[in-house]
Amino acid sequence: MTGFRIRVLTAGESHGPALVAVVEGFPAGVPVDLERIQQDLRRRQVGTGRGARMKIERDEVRFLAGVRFGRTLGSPLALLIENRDWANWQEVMDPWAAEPTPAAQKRRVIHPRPGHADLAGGLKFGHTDLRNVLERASARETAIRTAVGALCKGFLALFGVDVRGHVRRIGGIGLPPDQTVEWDALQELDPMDPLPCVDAQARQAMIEAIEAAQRAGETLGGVVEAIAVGVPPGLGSYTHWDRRLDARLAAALMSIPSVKAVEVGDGIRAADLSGSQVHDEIFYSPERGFYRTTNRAGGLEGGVTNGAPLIVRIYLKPLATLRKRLRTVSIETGEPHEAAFERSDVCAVVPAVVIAEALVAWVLADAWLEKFGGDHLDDVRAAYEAYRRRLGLLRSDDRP
Ligand code: EPS
Repeated sequence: MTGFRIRVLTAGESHGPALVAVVEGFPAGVPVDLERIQQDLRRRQVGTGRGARMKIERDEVRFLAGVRFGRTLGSPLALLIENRDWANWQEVMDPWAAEPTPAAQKRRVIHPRPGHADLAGGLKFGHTDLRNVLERASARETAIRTAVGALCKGFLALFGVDVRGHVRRIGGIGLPPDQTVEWDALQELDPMDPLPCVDAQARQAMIEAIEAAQRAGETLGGVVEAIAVGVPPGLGSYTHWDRRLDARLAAALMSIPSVKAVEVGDGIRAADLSGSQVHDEIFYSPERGFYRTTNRAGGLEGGVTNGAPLIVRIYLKPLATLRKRLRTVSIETGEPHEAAFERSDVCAVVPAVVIAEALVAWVLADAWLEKFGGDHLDDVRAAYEAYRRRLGLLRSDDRP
């Protein structure tokens, strides 16, 4: 992911030795809260609907570069998460054998799954074993980006910015689309909850839906919401298309495997309403400055944060690996065949909560550094304080 200030590259196959990330552009002097990062990695593993793989993995990040005495150096950070399952896949994933090992032959994938990258990826790269596609297309990659996002969360927390997510719907069950969820309600959720939802009844119904899908050999998608508070007005910019923060959020969130749509604020419902039902009217008082009594825009106007909580939703399709096989064809013969199946999750909506938080945090940290710059944390703090003073002046002297 190329931000304006924080570039992130990742590598790693799902059943290879490890996942790695290089994070470039972080300022020096930022304390790294390792335990906070490990906790987010654990959160990504616990969701209802996860498969057997998560019992094998104990995702823990190691920093190989860029940190000294608990603080960033300003040089690139290198992060690594080992795949414990690698031990069971060494022969299948052997990097150096002269030809595919018998184990690799056995695990060849030639029946592409509808909805997966299998076929398109195989055609694109000329792979005759679609394992070469699925190993990298796998959502396993999100583990390392969760670690990067947690690092960004730690940075944002220094400025009072916090990001939390929750599950709104799974398989068509859950909160009604027009139900607003307040930040305080999110605070009460247990971060390790296997299905973090603010409504106990909806939560139970969603758990049962996942269990029923599992029994039926089916998979389920759903809707996740992430909210960021403490975000000042002025992150992102209307001045150029690629600086718009809504575009940057959408691109980042859309990169989560299974996500097929991203919504900012009430975006989807707003398309059916008239202007006066949608826009958040502006008020002013000397005590509060500019304020709104609604936040249908989700904290973004013109691609710029407006000081209200940032609200985004992601819509995930059901996973493409089903025990109830879909129709496909062999890439070798073109003959009809059942789609490939191997161990997988039934529902990946819960892990998407912490992944969405991570990507929102990365986008916000990137926009933060774009605006408040600085090579050292102290420079960033100074720029932020200066900006706050300016906004304070705006409120008292230039009020409408
Ligand atoms: C995935 C399939 C499953 C998931 C995996 C994503 O892995 P496996 O094929 O090893 O059982 O568990 O997700 C993770 C490993 C993870 O860490 O999220 C896929 O095909 O995308």
